[in-house]
Amino acid sequence: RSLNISIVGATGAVGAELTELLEASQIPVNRLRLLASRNSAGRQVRFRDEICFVEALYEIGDLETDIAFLCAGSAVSLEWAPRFAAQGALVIDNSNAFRMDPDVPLVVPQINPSVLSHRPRPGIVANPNCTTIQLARALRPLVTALDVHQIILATYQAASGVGLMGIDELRNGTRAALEGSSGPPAARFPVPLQFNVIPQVGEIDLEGVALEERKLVQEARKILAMPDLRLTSTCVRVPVENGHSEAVYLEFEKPVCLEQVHELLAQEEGVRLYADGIREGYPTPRFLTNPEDVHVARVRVNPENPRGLWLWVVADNLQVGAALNALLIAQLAIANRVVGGK
Ligand code: 11C
Repeated sequence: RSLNISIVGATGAVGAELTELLEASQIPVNRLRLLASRNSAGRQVRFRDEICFVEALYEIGDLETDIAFLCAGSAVSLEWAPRFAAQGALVIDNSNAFRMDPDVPLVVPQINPSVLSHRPRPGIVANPNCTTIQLARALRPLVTALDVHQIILATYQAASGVGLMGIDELRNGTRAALEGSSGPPAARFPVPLQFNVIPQVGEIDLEGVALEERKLVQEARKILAMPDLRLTSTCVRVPVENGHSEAVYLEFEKPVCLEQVHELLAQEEGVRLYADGIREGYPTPRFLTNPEDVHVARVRVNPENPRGLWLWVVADNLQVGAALNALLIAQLAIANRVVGGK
């Protein structure tokens, strides 16, 4: 049957991307509600030949909907996810609020679809962090087939990770710097991002670990169902508008065979392998094509250690890392009759 769908944070970077992907999808939509802050209320968005008016979340009375996508950050999710769920919605939450709750499935449909075979008790499904999704999708075929000892990575994360305001801040700051002025002070980033790199994504805790680095290890363990996975990272913000990159080093228990690695990655659905580095080159975030895929290149065995393997992993953080994964979760929930089954 046709579904009622609500998108909270509909005018943000992820919400807008999700609305477009939903429009192009086969999901039958009876009523789409686009919800946002008061500032965005009244905006018009075309959806499948109809005009939808953005409504202010805090002013709507009835929350009844089949699926509620929450894309407005942890504070909004903590308050609104239980309310939507209490009205019978399946909440697909894009924030960090519920990901590590043992009752909430953390889903990457290409990896762990079986965790969404029934309606979760709290009525909430969590969409992982963008950095984790692309990493887990590239790692899955390798860590499933081969014994991994440890994984070490550095991320190169785009401004869009903090939303449209992050992109604006990078653009305005770059323009100001080129014109010789210092521009407005950094607001979305700890220091100005233009012509810079920043070794901090999220708050740094008392052990010196940034929130993004904590999320990567905790979420990867949960999604891959590998509670003992040894994984450590340094997460870095770079002056790229969109598209996260990761330099990933895997150390296996035994010497690794490059042909086998190529075969495993080439067979993985949704992973685009650039096996021939000379002919095919490598993906870069600015010139990424096929934004629905995870791109893996520079695959090489460490000449100093036959158990070590390097990968370069790039993906569109707004699509693969957020909106597309959320949409695939919805499609999985529909296919499994977790929603819309009556
Ligand atoms: C960033 N990865 O690039 C973050 C954004 O937990 O969903 C995603 C935050 C999250 O800034």
